[in-house]
Amino acid sequence: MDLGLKGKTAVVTGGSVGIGLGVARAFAREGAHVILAARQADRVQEAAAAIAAEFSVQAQGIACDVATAEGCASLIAAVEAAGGADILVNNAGTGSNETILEAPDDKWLDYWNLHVMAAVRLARGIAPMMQARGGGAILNNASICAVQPLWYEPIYNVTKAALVMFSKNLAAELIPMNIRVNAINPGLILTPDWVKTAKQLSGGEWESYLQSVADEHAPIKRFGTVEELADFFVFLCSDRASYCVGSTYHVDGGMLRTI
Ligand code: NDP
Ligand code: SOE
Repeated sequence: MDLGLKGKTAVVTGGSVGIGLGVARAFAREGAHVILAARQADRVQEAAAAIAAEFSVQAQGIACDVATAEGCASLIAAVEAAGGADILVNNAGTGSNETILEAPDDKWLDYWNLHVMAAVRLARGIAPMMQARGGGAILNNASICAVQPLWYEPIYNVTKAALVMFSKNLAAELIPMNIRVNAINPGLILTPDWVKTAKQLSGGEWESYLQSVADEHAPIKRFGTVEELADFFVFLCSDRASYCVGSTYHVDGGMLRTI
C-alpha cells in the first residue's frame, strides 16, 4: 500500500528513543523527512543522523523541553525554519508513581505541561503551517491508562485522559482546515523505559518481571514491539486514513477490558 508520505515532513516529539524513534523511523521508511524533538541533545541528534543515513531523507534533531513554553517555541521556530510540516506526533511523555493524597501540586502541573500543554502549544504553532501547505495530520500518543487506569500512577492516568479529550476538541476545530487530529492509546510496548523500570523493580530478574506484567494485563501475553505500534501511527497520519477524524485507537494486545 502506498501511503503517499514521500516528501512530507513529520515532527515527532520524544523522537530520540522508544516509541517516538520507532515512529520516526517508520515515517522515514516511507520517504518522509523527520524533525525529532527531545531534551538530551546528543541522543536526539544522533538518532536524526542515523535516520538520515539509513533512509536517505532529511532528518534533524532539536534539543528542547516540550513541557515548557520556551521549549515548544524553539521547536516551532525550527519547524518554521525547515519550511513547515505536514504531520505532528505528540509523543513525549512518561509514567508516574504517587498517591493523590501525597503528590504535591507541582507534580500535577509538571505532568499537565508535558502531556497536555505541549500538545496545545505545538498545535497553536504548527497547525497554521500545515494549513498553509493545504492540510495535515496531528496524532497524540496518549495511553490505555487514559481509559483504564493503573492505580499506582493517577497523575499519568488523569493527564493522558485530558490529552484524549483535547484531541477530540482539536479535531473539530481543525478539520475545516483539512487537518485531521486523532489519538492512540497503546497498551504495553517494550521500550528502554520499561526495561529500566523492570530492572529497578525486579532485583535482577527483569525479563520474567516483564513477562508477569504481560501475563497479568494483556490477553496476548506479551509486550508489543515498537515496530508493531509505529506502522499504525504512520498509517493514521497518511491520506489512506482520510476519514479518521477525532477518534482514539487502541493498540494493546487485548488489554482494554471493555468494548
Ligand atoms: P521513553 O521514555 O522510552 O521515551 C520518551 C521520549 O520522550 C524520549 O525521546 C525522551 O527524550 C522524550 N521526552 C521526555 N520528556 C520530554 C520533554 N519534557 N521534552 C521533550 N522530550 C521529552 O518512552 P516510551 O517510548 O515508552 O513512551 C513514549 C510515549 O508513549 C509516552 O508519552 C508514553 O506515555 C506513551 N506510552 C508508552 C507506553 C509503553 O508501554 N511504552 C504505553 C502507552 C503509552 P529525553 O529524555 O532526551 O527528553
Ligand atoms: C496534507 O498535506 C497531508 O497530505 C494530509 O492531508 C495527510 O493526511 C497527511 O499525509 C499529511 O499531509
